[in-house]
Amino acid sequence: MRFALVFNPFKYKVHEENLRIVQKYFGMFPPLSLAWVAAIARQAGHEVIIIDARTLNLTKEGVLDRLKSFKPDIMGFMMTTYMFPETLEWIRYLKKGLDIPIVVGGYNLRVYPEESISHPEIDYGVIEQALDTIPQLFSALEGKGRLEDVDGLVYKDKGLIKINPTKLVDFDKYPNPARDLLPNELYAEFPTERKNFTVMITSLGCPYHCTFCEAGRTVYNPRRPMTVVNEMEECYNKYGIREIDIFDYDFTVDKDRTIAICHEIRKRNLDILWACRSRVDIDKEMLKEMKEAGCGRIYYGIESGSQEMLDRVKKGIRLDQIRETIRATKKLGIRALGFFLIGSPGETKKTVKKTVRFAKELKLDYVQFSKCLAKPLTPLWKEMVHNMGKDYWKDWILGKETDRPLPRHWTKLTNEEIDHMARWAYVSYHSQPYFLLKAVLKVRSFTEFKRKFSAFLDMVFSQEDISIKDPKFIAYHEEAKKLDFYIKGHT
Ligand code: B12
Repeated sequence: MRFALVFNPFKYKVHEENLRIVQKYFGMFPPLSLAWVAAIARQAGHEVIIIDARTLNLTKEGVLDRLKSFKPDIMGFMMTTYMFPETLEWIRYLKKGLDIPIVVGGYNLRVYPEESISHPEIDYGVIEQALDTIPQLFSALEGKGRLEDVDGLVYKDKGLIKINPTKLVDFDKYPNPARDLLPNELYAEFPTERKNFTVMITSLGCPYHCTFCEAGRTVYNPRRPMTVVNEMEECYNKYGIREIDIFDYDFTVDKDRTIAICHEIRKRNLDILWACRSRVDIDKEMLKEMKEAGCGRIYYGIESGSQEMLDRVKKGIRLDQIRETIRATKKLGIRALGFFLIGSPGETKKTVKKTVRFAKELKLDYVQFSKCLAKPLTPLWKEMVHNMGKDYWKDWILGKETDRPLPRHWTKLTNEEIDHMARWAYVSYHSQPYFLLKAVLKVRSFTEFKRKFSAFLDMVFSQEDISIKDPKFIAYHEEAKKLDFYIKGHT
């Protein structure tokens, strides 16, 4: 089969957790899920392309032209709940131009498999992982099997939607993501220090159960240390990658695995700067090992400066632990970033101020203040469904709902106040003389200075007080000139 995977661009949403300016400067990331799917399909003997229309800034027409020259038998798209409508719009357009089957996958399929493929343009959905499902589906489409025997498939049969049971897969058995199909030199994120840059996932799931997070209590499924470092080495040798952001929900969950990865990176002498996400109840010995293996940044889930708020979202950490870990991280020379939540259960203006004061006290290198959102499958979502008397996200997938701010029954703060406080938190944090001075002193290049300074100005002057739609929204292209070369001169 000839399989074309398309990553479509997406707009800013009023209901999303980040402010518009944060989303704008977030970065340009490889469509990793599609790269996994591509590698799986290729391993089963199929020919695959990925068109990263978002990063290459391609129009629907431009993508259709590329697809026509590849002549695919089937097309695939990754679907998140939040960006579902515009992915569907792209599917509609491209299906009209090519008239071939469409298969979708991604997190949203786990939540709303039936609703996702209820749209007439979509033929098949992969509910969980593609590892077994895609090879089995393609065999069935080639007449070598039956759709009802394909694990974890959602499909249509004589007007009825049918769902086949899923099986747990071993993440270690995956081939490495097909980064050879991606424009690796174009990716970057806000704090990037080296090029080429990529993201990695070394484990699935998270054993903790914070009430605001979609990953809570999902099966922890790690890749073995050797597999992880083999992928890193491939990135280094094949794609010239020198910086990696590990996007695992919690990279440091398993101390032995983390330390084994660090030892292996050092053994192979891989000069890679890497970042990861972690809880603050991290082992200090392990921190040292991480630093020695090239860890340059750790993104900690701190959430709040109020112990009561931390307890209410079942975070299971203490303020003194946070202080101690941030101190230890900075002492080792690792940059520390804090993720904070604004508008979580019981939040008041007073607790937001406490959180911002706490963030300042920690002297973090980066901060992210997100608005607490009722994400599908979370306890907060269950509360929202109960209070609204309907499931907003289900209706959103069915095309019956609009992009609008969602109620937060768990706090007395209004949505307007939460927007306002989130913006204030950014401006207040980044206006500290200490922070400004440090930011200027630590800047390594003019590009980095420009990126950080314009993000600051945008947050002060362009970020609206109350989130509004932005039809002209485009994410920041730091490498605009290179991009131009890529589109015109690269095949
Ligand atoms: C890397 C990443 C990104 C990257 C790249 C996008 C991507 N997914 O490749 C960037 C930064 C661009 C990104 C953007 C966004 N992301 Co994101 N992202 C991730 C992350 C951290 C890792 C993805 C990954 O590689 N996982 C490992 C692989 C093995 O698992 P997988 O992704 O589920 O893919 C498997 C199956 O789902 C399936 N599959 C997936 N896609 C497809 C497509 C086809 C055709 C088929 C057949 C199968 C298939 O097969 C894959 C292999 O088995 C996940 C969290 C996570 N840990 O998974 C969030 C996650 C997918 N993202 C999420 C969100 C919310 C977003 C954004 C909306 C954030 C924002 N506001 O901008 C955007 C939307 C992007 C879009 N177009 O819709 C949510 C989705 C939640 C939901 N309810 O839908 C997740 C689950 C994080 C979370 N818990 O909140 N993301």
